[in-house]
Amino acid sequence: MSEQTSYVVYFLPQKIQKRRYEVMIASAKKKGLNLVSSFSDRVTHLVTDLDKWENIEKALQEKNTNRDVTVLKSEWLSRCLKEGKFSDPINSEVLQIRPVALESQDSGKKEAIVKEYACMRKTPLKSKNPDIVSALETLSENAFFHDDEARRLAFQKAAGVIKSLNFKIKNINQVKGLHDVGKHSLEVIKDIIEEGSSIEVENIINDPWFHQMKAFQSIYGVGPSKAKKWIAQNVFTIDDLIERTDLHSSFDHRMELGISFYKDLNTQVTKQHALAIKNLIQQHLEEILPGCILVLAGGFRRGKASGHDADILLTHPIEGKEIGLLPKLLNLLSDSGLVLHGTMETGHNNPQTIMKDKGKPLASNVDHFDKWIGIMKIDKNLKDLDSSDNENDLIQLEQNSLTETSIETKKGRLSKKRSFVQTLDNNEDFARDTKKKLASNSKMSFEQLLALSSKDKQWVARRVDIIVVPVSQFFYALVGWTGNKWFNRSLRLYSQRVLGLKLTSHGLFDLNRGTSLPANSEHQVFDNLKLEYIEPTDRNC
Ligand code: 8DG
Ligand code: CA
Ligand code: CA
Repeated sequence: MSEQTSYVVYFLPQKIQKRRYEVMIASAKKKGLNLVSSFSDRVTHLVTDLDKWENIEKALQEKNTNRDVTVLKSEWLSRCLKEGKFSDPINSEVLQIRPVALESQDSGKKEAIVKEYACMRKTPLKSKNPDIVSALETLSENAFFHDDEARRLAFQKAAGVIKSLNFKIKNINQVKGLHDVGKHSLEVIKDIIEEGSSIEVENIINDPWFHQMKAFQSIYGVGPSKAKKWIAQNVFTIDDLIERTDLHSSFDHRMELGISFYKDLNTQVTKQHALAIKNLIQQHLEEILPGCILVLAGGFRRGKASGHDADILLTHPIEGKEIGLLPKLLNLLSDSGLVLHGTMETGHNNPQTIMKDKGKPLASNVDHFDKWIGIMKIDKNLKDLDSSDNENDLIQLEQNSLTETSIETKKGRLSKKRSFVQTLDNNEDFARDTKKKLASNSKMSFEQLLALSSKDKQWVARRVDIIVVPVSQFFYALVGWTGNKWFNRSLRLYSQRVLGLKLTSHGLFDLNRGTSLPANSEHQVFDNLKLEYIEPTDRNC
């Protein structure tokens, strides 16, 4: 023994047969393990047969346990004793670890250990290993362009694990055996550590096809299959798309907008500008329904300084007040000349639709809120009047208390929850009229759009998502629309596989029993999920 000179181990006697416990302690001591007879701050590793933190804390008779300890199952000790040496634990022997990754304090050779689900790990915006992350994400993106969803996911998951490491990888052994880091990813990591780059990744980066795909993909309204078709038709640049009039008949209106306003829409939105857009919307709302609460979600809430759009969640502290609000808001924004284009969805947030989610793919992000996905015309000089961020509004909302838990779907009976009251007839009429009005604004031809975008204008086109959320569903929606996408995916898979519950942006549901768990804070969402709370800035998987 022992590589584990830095380990100070305390073995909890609870739940283990007394005789077995005594034998294990005696042989571990004989083999030189630094075993202590009581728990203290010195302890680095707890060994136990208990399987829950609360039981462990009870057994230790401490509330404020030093949570920096790594908790290992007694299987680790058994294995080491059998092998005659103390080696680092393998993933299945680890019960809980904090910080997320364990870096060797001595040789730099030992493995890190990460938790199985990304939603259990802290993943900050800035990685300690940016080159490796970027390489794995390039491989993932390339797989996506080639319609290879399995490879896309595999590389994305590996990138997510590396992003969560709290140390710079110096030796490939530190990441060998890590959950979700497969053979292929390991080879790439090894090349980068040892050679400074990976030939496979370099080849992709130097491939013009990859760049064209990236450029076309970044056009609003364009997906990989359309991008591929264009490349096959010898179209290589955005200018080619404008000049090749033979292709124009195959463009839909969204593509026409995306191409015309390519420059505006592909200039990153700064956080300050996004907050200013949020405030502009808030001012308009005051005229319709005072007291609404708006929160800038998406990447900005995760700490990004800029992003491709502004994701704005909108609610009212009184449940039900939000019904029919979106068409009124859009009508007013349109009258103020702030709307260039958009798609409005309304009237689907009801128990019937939510129950249909049962059959949807596990990681599906689709929700049924009233929402507008669109492009606004924002004054170039728009400044945020007060630079208020979200947090005060969130505290105000957290004080709202929520009690109801049943989703009622029987015909003829409406849920007590006002959010599920069907949209009133006059709201439906108004929504229809507004949709018509907005659609008629969208009738501009491609030529007209190109002319509009190229003239000297005082505004910029900005992608904005406005999502209207009943307050009882707000904190689930906030988690969903804060993201990121991979964090959400992991939360949903975890919740289905481990808890047997369906997590969506509307709530956490037991769809068989027709019940849901309310939450009036993000902390409560995590509590309901039996997960340790992860700050929004640590959800950048
Ligand atoms: P960026 O805009 O800064 O580039 O990144 P982002 O803010 O992380 O990405 P996003 O594409 O704007 O998505 C924000 C979050 O919203 C993301 O975690 C996924 C989540 N989301 C939902 N529902 C939907 C939906 O219907 N469409 C999209 N695109 N995103 C959704 O919860
Ligand atoms: Ca966003
Ligand atoms: Ca968005």
